[in-house]
Amino acid sequence: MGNIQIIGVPQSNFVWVVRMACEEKGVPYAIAPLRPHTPDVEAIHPLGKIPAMRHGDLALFESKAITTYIDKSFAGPKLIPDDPRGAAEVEQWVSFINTEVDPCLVRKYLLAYFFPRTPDGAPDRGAIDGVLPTMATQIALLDRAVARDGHLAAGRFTLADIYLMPILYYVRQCSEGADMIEAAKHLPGYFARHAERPCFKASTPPPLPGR
Ligand SMILES: N[C@@H](CCC(=O)N[C@@H](CS)C(=O)NCC(=O)O)C(=O)O
Repeated sequence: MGNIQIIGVPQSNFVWVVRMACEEKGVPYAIAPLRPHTPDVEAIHPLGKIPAMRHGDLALFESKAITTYIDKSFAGPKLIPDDPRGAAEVEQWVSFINTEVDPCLVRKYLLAYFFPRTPDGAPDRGAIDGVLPTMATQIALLDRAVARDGHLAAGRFTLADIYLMPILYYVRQCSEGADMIEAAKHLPGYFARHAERPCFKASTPPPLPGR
């Protein structure tokens, strides 16, 4: 059937999630570093977003669908546990990150730094300041979530941690985010420990321009 092809620029946090999942399981893949809304992406994702994936005659979009397919199709450590309770915990945090954390920390905060829509291209101060209270709430709740055993779910490294790590990596590059994470009790240690994992190191993308 050939190798998995992951479609999307590696700087995308969601492309990174899919690559980390492959690395953690030892699944070989090739990456086609395409931007959103390019023809090969539009051919798979109805809104032209990344990541997309091809494996043989299967084409998929949505990082959760892609990582679940990879987890179920290949040997290696289970990213979503088989037991219903562990699986539900992982699903809960993946869903929460996708619907609450990514929209706040990535779409509002990070994009205001990395891709501002200001006339001179400077960081969008209004957008940044506006999102800081929600960010503080989210970082505090994530800090509580990893306090128990250093993982988000199921008592071990899972897909939930894979979704969170790229977001923390980027948030740490911006001043308010770095300060908030550094001031938290458990998140700095959580990030440092999982950043040492081979799957994280092997998939860390090149820096965004200007960072
Ligand atoms: N829910 C999607 C989100 C994908 C997504 O938002 N990707 C971003 C890059 S990180 C994108 O393609 N953005 C372009 C756009 O929104 O038009 C997933 O998990 O794959």
